[in-house]
Amino acid sequence: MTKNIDWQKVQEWDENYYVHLDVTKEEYQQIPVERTEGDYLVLPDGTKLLDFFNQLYCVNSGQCNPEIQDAIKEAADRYGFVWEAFNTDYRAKAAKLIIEDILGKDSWAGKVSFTSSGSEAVEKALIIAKLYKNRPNIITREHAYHGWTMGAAGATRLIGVRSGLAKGDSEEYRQVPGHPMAGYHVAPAPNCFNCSLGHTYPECKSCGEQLPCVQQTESLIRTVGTDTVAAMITEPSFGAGSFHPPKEYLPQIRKMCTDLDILWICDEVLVGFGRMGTWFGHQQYGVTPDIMTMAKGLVSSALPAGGVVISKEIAEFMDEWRWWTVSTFAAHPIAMAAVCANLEYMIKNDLPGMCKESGEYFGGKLRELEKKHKCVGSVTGAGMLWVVEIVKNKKTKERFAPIDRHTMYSGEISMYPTKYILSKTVEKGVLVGGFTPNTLRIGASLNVSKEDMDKAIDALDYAFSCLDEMCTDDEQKIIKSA
Ligand code: 6DF
Repeated sequence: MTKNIDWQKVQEWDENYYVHLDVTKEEYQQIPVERTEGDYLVLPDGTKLLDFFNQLYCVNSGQCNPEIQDAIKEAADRYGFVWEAFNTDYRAKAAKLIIEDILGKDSWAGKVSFTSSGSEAVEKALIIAKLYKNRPNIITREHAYHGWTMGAAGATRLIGVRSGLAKGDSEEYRQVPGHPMAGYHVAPAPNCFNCSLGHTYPECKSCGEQLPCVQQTESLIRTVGTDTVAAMITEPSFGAGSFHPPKEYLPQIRKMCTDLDILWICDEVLVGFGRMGTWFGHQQYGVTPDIMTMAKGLVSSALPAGGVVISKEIAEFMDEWRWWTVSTFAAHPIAMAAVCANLEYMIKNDLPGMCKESGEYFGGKLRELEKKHKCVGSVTGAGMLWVVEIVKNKKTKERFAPIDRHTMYSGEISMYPTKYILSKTVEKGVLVGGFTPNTLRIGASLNVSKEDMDKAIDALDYAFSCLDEMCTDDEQKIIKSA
């Protein structure tokens, strides 16, 4: 138990001195967490909340994993701090575990460079790609999320979560001036539930060798000028944007990048390290990237850590140059100790395999809810990363919030289905929600118990029953979301 904490004082200091996110001062409601354990947040009054956000889909090995915590304590006995110019056993071992033990059999990975976050991993990946190809342009996609720092934010096109300001009592909002910076070009998103090209999957496969969204992407790259494009960056599954591409998409993107001689950066910050039942999301499709970013599950968020993996070819290129880049805390020895302990725990317990099994169980339960509830439009996912599309009308796919993924989160948003559903599941002691208005993004730790999965399903069943009351059945024409 923690020592006596004056939570009154904590609340006062927090309200007076901390800049809060995504709510105005009037809207702010503090959620004090006294400690965490497994898949639970424990509040000062002893309330335990089952976290099916897994914070930001990032505590893969569970909160306060004893093996990781012990490793941190042991490292803290040896280190304060050394910066990247100095090697430590922890950093070398972390790199070896990634390149040899985890990625060895895929035989593409060359070397690792660590960072302190996923945004910085994306920044580093973009810079390496531009240096390697000596070209300025990057291809990204609608609804992508790649981070908040300037370069990563250029690739982030989920417009409402790109550091903008929004009013609660009006539709007023403000984007960061100069965001996104030049040099980024936006390809269509492979979002089959709501295709921005107006197609329907799988019928769209008859449009040609490539899916229409891939055709449009290739056309965009040729229009920009293939010899000016360094790389295309993709998430294997859209994390914050909340949808999974069709199985043909990534293999076609891989082939297109190879054919057009541009690099493919696969952003595995959220999906990486077992989240979908394989070590990495791209492995679900039997393809390998040129550069891969990582964070979150790399260290199970026990301490800040991220990084990039570069191919053997790019590693050989980098070895021929003096590369001056520095970030003070990159490869922090104690964070590296946590990375090593987390990866060894995941390897020893086959956490990706455990997650695949849990996903089969949990996905089956979600699909039962899809059949039962009028408000559930579709269920897709794998492992511990699921998407539930919420609709007002199952036949027409009408949305409760037509603005959908183009929201700036300004004005009245309490009736966004994801917010409403969270307000209902919390009544059952469960946190379930999403980061777009109409789409739940669900996932617990990869070692979540069956009992906790059942508890989350029961809470969702209750929330969907409440929302079903507000659904309609009329057969009006298909209404497109924004
Ligand atoms: N790349 C991807 N996700 C990411 C993230 C980053 C890079 C954010 C926190 C998220 C996820 C789900 C819902 C809402 O945060 P960071 O700088 O360590 O990593 C940036 C594919 O998903 C972060 C937000």
